[in-house]
Amino acid sequence: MARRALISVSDKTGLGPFVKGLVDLEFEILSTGGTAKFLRDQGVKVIDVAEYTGFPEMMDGRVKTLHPRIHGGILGRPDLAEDAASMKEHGILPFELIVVNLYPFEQTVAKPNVKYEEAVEQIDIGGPSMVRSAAKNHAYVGIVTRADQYDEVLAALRAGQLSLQQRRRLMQAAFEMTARYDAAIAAHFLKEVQGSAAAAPPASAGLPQQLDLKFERRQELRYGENPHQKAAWYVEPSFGPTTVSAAQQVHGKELSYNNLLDLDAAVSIVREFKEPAATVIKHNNPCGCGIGATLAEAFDKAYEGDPISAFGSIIGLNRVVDAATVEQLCAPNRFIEAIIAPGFEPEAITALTTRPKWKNSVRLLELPQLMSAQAVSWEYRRIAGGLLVQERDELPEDETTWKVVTQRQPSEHERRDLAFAWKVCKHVKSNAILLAKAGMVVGVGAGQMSRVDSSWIAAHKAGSRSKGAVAASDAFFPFRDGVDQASQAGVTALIQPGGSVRDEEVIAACNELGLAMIFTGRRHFKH
Ligand code: 93A
Repeated sequence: MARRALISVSDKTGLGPFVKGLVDLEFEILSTGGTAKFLRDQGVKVIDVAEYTGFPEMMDGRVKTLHPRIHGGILGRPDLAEDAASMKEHGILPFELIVVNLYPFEQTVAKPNVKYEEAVEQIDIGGPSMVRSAAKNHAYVGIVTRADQYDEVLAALRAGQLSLQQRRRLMQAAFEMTARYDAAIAAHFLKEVQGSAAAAPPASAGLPQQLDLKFERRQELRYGENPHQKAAWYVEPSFGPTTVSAAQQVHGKELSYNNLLDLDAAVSIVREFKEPAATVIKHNNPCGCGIGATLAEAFDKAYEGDPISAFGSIIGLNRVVDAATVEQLCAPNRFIEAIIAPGFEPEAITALTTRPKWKNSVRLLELPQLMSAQAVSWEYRRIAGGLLVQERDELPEDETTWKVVTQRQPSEHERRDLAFAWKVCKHVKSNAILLAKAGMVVGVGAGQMSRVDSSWIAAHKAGSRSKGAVAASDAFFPFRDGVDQASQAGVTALIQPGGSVRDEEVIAACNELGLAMIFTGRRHFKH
């Protein structure tokens, strides 16, 4: 019996070589309009779905594959007498493989000022129908919904056929995809029907006596922070376009619980900067951050801040990823788990996803509106038996209120580094001490119970680079010991909120040591 695959995809990434592989295995290929044209341009012989169904694609493509000869061919069980008889009677041919990805609804609605009608037209009907039919009939059919599955599927077909185990895994991934797709549609139109203000009370509206929170399940996660913890990802119906919930994963393995936490941290940091910026996140803390004239330079500074810790990290970038940045990302001995950026140039995706060892694993996420303005939102954290709610620490900093409290004024370059260090330090777990030099984080002391230990760790991490660096502290120095230690390491200027009963002692220490110090008047504890 002829082997037959139906291919209908909006995202044609990796499609050519995959389908050519199928043709080599003597698969007959059926495709919808755009996909058929794409494949013919690549020299692949394709049968139009319209020729097979006897119906043209109609209504601007709204009706292409919604036909019993398609769905009968996907849902039919050829070894069941009744199904086989129906197939014979109606000229229905069985499919072994269905390859579908959907109209890019999420990317479309992530664009600013998208029209209502444009969003509606991006609701894919025929695609999810085929995906669901094929997933249901996985005992007979393989359902392929992501380009990163092509290699594995082709390898299995070359060796014979997809195993039942593989078809079950593909089925599960397919339902994850359609569930997420429908959740995105529902979330978008909830905003439309309620108005975004009603759906997401701004922080300024105050907190109600009772909270009626609604979160929709986006996807089940393999596990939580550890493999023995069950977990799932829920999203607010009104999530903003600048949030990780609005990001589109364009490549790579499934996201994990810890990935999501780190991606959230990465986005929060790079949003702080107008200039090209990059950060490297490990265990929810930045181990590197850099700004530069180009994204490539910023990333190189971020990674080199602590290359040992950076191995296997999550990267945040605030510009579209170009070829020069990819060269830095793929430099020898660098290994990255996930990258989130406003976008990737097509060549950047190809280069990243064909790098040996990385190709299936590296997770690439596009967040087109990463740099758009946003209102301060609420942060919810569970404690046993309760829920704590606060504004996220997102209020923009007003540098005009900062005070130089020492005899010595910071030099211009020190002031630039202090402002840079302060923005990053805010995102480090308390007690946080962060050393920076020339737009690059060179040492981070995070999450210590004593500030002086954080200072020691930051200086130790920076090594010889602490000479001429500046230091930021997320809260006041309670004693002069932290200042003494910074000075010994070669730090020349400090930034901190101030507000200790011993501020005078700390300022006197700075004057004695010739350091410049700024008080910002705002603390950034992060528990
Ligand atoms: O408009 S639809 O909902 N109606 C359909 O019958 C249909 N069949 C496939 N969209 C439909 N598709 C989608 O078209 C697929 O999910 C895929 O994303 C896209 C591929 O179209 P083309 O091959 O013309 O580029």
